[in-house]
Amino acid sequence: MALVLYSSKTNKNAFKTLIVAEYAGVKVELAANFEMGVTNKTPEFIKMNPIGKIPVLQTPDGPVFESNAIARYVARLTDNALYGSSLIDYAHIEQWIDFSTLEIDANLVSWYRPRTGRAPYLPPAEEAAISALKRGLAALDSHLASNTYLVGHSVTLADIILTSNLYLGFTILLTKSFTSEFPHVERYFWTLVNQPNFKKILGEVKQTESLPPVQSAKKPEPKKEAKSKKDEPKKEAKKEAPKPAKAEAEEEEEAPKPKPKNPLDLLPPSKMILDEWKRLYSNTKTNFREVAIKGFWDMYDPEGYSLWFCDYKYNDENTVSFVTLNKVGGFLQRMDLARKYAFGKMLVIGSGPPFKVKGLWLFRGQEIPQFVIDECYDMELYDWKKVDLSDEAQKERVNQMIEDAEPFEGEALLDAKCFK
Ligand SMILES: N[C@@H](CCC(=O)N[C@@H](CS)C(=O)NCC(=O)O)C(=O)O
Repeated sequence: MALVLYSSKTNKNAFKTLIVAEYAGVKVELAANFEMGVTNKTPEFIKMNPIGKIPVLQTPDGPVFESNAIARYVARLTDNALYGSSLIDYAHIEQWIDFSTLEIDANLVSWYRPRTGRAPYLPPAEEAAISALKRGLAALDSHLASNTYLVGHSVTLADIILTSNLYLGFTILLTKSFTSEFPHVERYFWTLVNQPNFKKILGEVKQTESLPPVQSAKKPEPKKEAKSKKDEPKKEAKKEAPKPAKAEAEEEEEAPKPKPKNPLDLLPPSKMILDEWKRLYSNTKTNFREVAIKGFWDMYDPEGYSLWFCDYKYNDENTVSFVTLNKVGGFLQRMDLARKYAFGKMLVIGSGPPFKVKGLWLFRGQEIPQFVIDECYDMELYDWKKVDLSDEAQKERVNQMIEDAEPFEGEALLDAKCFK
């Protein structure tokens, strides 16, 4: 009896088993006509997994659920290197499987589900998930700085499970600007997904260019009936609609509606290329005034872009330096959704508490983009004032903020953070 995996083709938890099967030379078939939200609600499925979640593997000795357990089972069906070659390898493989499940996947999923409308969205909970994820990734990065694989010198089960988990991250949440903080994790991920046995299952992997905007939690849908003869023709018709590529990586039943175009993409083209400015800013190491600041004003297009000063409303609460820095760091992280349309500098000012937080932002268009106001709750914690370009003093303030001039307005800088 062949092994049958009940799952949609594109579920990252099913990838674990499908990749293991390639390495182990085991034949695993996906259940024919599996339909998420329908098949896994049937009494037959609930008998295999009482919680009704996928994946489930049907074996000659009965079903197995929980994707790590399934992957372990398939890995042990043949003699192969997926569990290393010693007891200590085995222990380390199990160690990294738990690490990847609890420190990486759990935090990715806590970030992903509320963002995509699968759970209520709470900004402090998102911040906590991101910070726990970064802690996990930093630990991983330091291990991978001197190790090509998690354990030993070839792919093990731990690599397959970790890479399948990171796949959800890289394709949906982790932009290049996020992952560049973890260069060894990046090298590891791209090396693994390009191994032939991975590629066969994952295809060409593309890193997401932006964080999905927050969607409000879905209202529960009227219950879908388990497949009955009566509604089969309707389902056939539905199957023809191709799903958006990103939805294919997602964990649950429904593909999100195609994103409407951002209104900022519909503005008349601007002569200012934001990325060129960001490159000039990043690459200028000396003569900042003469090169970067001059270059900025040469490029600046006052019709296509606007400049804004922001001033934190509650500076008297900024009594602890690292808490203030984290607050600003969190703000910049949440602005990720505006990376294509914005550049920003945030200054944390003062040599002692309470610290002042002031910033400068360049936005596409003449207003602060509505989607930023709607989706980044920090916006309302600041007073915003459009820069008046006819006022030389304001232009000079812009220059000073871009170049982190110190002293700034007579005070030392605790830090200057750039959003680019
Ligand atoms: N820990 C489980 C997670 C299973 C899981 O969350 N499955 C999701 C899809 S990735 C599911 O079936 N969701 C449907 C539901 O919650 O009813 C595993 O690794 O297999």
